[in-house]
Order: sequence, then structure tokens, then C-alpha cells
Amino acid sequence: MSIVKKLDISKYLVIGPENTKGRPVATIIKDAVNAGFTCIQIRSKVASAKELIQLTRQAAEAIEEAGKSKEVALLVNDRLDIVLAARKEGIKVDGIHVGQTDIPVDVCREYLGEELIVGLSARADELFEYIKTADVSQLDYFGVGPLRETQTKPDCGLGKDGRVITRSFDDIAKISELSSIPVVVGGGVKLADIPSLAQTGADGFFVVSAVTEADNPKLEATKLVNAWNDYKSRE
Ligand code: TZP
Ligand code: MG
Repeated sequence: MSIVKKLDISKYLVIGPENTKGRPVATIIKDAVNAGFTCIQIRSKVASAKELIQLTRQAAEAIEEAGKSKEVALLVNDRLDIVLAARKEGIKVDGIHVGQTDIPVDVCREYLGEELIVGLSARADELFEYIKTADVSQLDYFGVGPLRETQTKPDCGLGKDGRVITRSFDDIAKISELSSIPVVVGGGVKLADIPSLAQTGADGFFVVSAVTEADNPKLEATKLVNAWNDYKSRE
């Protein structure tokens, strides 16, 4: 059960059955991976544990069929139990992504060991100070956002005053500079944002709806990948 050789969060898809307009999750994952997405996160707030394990299995198979098991990381949102159960069943899942109110990072690390990936959504409030001072010793990357409010996760970026805090490209540039670990940015990200995002110095972008709700997910994924890669190849 190998894990990815080197984590690449540059083109990162978050997906669950509630996001796909009824289309199979695994098909969209395969399209995204074939288009060049480098990281996949299974995230569902409606699927049962059994369904999540099954989704993880199908996702791992889709990545394998695309011949990308060594390059594309497969992560599960929130659910350490699912990561452990899936690995016990021999499913190649590479780690977990957690939020500020989920299972603590040190517990994830203890159960997953040194090799697997642990990502964390950064705090919404006092973000700059947080990024500067957070203990990142057990972490692989930060998720940061939102760029703008999003119906996919309406509470993303909710500050203490109950208002959503969105991030400008300048904020993202500052955060990317301050962070000692890689930063992936998402929340309301659309194709037109990719060139500006790539210029901030962020390590990658993540999307849900831009791919999962597209009429043609493969085409949309390809456009997102090309937009990012075009900028990066000119650097
Ligand atoms: N975490 C922070 S924002 C978000 C998640 C899972 C949802 C982003 O969805 P979309 O559709 O790309 O705006
Ligand atoms: Mg969470």
C-alpha cells in the first residue's frame, strides 16, 4: 500500500456525492485525475461510514486506473476512522484533511504515522498571526479560504462575529509568504481566478463545484489544470 512519492497540492479536487448532480463520484475523479489534478479529497457530510469506505475504494480504483497512484494523493475529510478502516481493507488512501474543530492534528498523526498526509484548514480569524505562530511540526499543508462566499460550504471563513471573512489575492500572497508549509487556496474558486491565484505564490488551488457541477467535468478540469500550469511554466 504505497503512498504518494511527493505530495503535490497544486491542483486539488474536493468531492462528495452531494456535489455531483447525481453523477458517480468515481467517474468525476477519474476525469479530474486524467486532466492532471494532483490531489483528491473525499468529503461528504451525508454519506454513511460504509458509503464513505466504498467511495474511498472507488476513488482509489479510479486513480489506479488512471495510472496515477504514485503521484496523486487521496485524502479523506474529517474522518480518521474511515482512513484507518479503508487502509485496513487494503485501500490506498494517503491521509486526512481536518478542520479547526475536528480531530486534533496530533491524534491524526499518532494514528497515521509519519508517512501519511495530514492537512489542516487554517483559522478564519486572526489568520496572519495564526499562520505565523501555529505549530506546523506535524502538518503537511494548510487549506486557506474562501476567496469568496460559496454555497458549497456557506460557513467557510466564518469569523467570531458570525460574518464570512473572504481573502483577497493580496491576503493570499501574504499568507503564502508567511507560511512555512505549503498552502492550498479554495472556496468560490473559478477558472478566471486561476492566473491571479497562481501569481500569489500559493502552492495550489482547490475546487469543488467548478469541476463537480460542470456540464463537462473533464473539460473544466482540463481548463483549470492548463490555466495553472500555463502560469507556472512561465515563471
Ligand atoms: N472547504 C473550504 S471552502 C470549501 C471547502 C470544502 C468548499 C469550496 O467549494 P467551491 O464549490 O469550490 O466553492
Ligand atoms: Mg472538517
